Amino acid sequence: MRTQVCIIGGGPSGLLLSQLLHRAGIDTVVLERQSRDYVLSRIRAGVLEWGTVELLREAGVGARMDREGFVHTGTYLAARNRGFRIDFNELTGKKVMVYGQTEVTRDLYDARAAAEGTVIHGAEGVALHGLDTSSPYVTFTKDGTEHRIDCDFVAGCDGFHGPSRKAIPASVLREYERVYPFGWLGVLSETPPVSHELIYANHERGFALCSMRNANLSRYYVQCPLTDKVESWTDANFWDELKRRIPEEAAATLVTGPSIEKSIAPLRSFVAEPMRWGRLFLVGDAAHIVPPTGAKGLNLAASDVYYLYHGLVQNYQGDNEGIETYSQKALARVWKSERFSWSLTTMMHRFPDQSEFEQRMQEAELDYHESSEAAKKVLAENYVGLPY
Ligand code: FAS
Ligand code: PHB
Repeated sequence: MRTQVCIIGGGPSGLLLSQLLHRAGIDTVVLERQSRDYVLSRIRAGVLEWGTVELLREAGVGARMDREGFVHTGTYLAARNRGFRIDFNELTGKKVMVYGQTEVTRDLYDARAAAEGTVIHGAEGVALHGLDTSSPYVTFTKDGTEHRIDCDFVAGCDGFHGPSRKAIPASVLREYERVYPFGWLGVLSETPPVSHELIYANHERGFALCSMRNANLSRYYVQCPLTDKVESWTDANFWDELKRRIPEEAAATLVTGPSIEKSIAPLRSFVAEPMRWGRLFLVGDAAHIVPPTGAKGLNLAASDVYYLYHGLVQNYQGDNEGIETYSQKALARVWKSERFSWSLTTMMHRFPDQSEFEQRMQEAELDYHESSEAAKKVLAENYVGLPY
């Protein structure tokens, strides 16, 4: 088999890149290890930067998002039983779209199928070859049969645990990491959201977040120790803990119900450099991870796709400037989003070994954000998304 761009990974990065390249007349094959249903069963991001919204529309997959998504012009931060609002629109003239990653991925799968795109599920043992030559290729097995795909370029959209990043020689690859000493216990419930906008709460018992997917589907999180097991958290315990951490006014109106999904996600900051080696380009979680506090993970994947899509189109028109500068451009934005995600995580969470002084610094940071338009503006411009 031959294609122009072989894409490893059928998550949001891989599917969005495939769809955009298809619309530019560039042929791709997507290799995904899991089934479509498995990929869609993962509950992940909920907030889209406006740059991501516009890119999805450019890919021709914005219609359902525009119909069913919620446009948010602000968010709430809360501490010591008091909340204050960050008005994105007033401070930056921008907004965000609340529309779950699951739905984004579903829309992308549907678009690829409608265009008769080649998305191969059940691709096992994907291996990358000849990346430092002008004729790279990828091998994999499906249903016990070995396959080979010859291509011009390989896009590693295979997430944190995929093979692409590992294909870059150890002598070339540099990795930077911060693992946080806590995780997020997330619950999805078929209940009306407690607030019309998100609530990020700092509490002495730990962080909590109130989010949503639609008018009757809510997403809630509480910070939990890394040693916790999801099965040790009953729904009742979860709701009680969430009520303790969010402002009383919100807790009083919180509608609880059975969890339809419950999981614990670890938190880490991670960046791999460079994001290109020879004919391989790393995209999304394959190259970087952020703690979900700043809602940047999926959105960083989108900006990587933006840079690579334009670089590849430019390349096939005879100008390789875009692919030559891909890694440098993508990493410049990645590191700024890593900074924001780290700083918001530091401000909003309780660290097990936090000193009294660090506790006071956290309280001062929150007070500063509540009382300073400048501080609110900095948070707002990062949250809605820095320019591409
Ligand atoms: P993905 O990991 O989504 O997709 C990679 C794909 O590659 C997967 O489908 C995988 O099956 C496939 N793959 C892996 N190895 C392969 C192989 N060897 N062969 C073929 N295919 C292979 N971000 C937010 O903004 N907000 C959140 O609240 C949030 N919550 C998260 C919770 C969890 C538990 C996790 C893990 C991530 C969360 N994220 C969140 C980040 C998340 O949304 C990612 O940023 C986003 O999925 C990135 O998309 P991809 O780069 O496509 O990677
Ligand atoms: C979510 O809705 O899952 C969500 C929203 C905002 C975040 C993290 C997760 O910062």
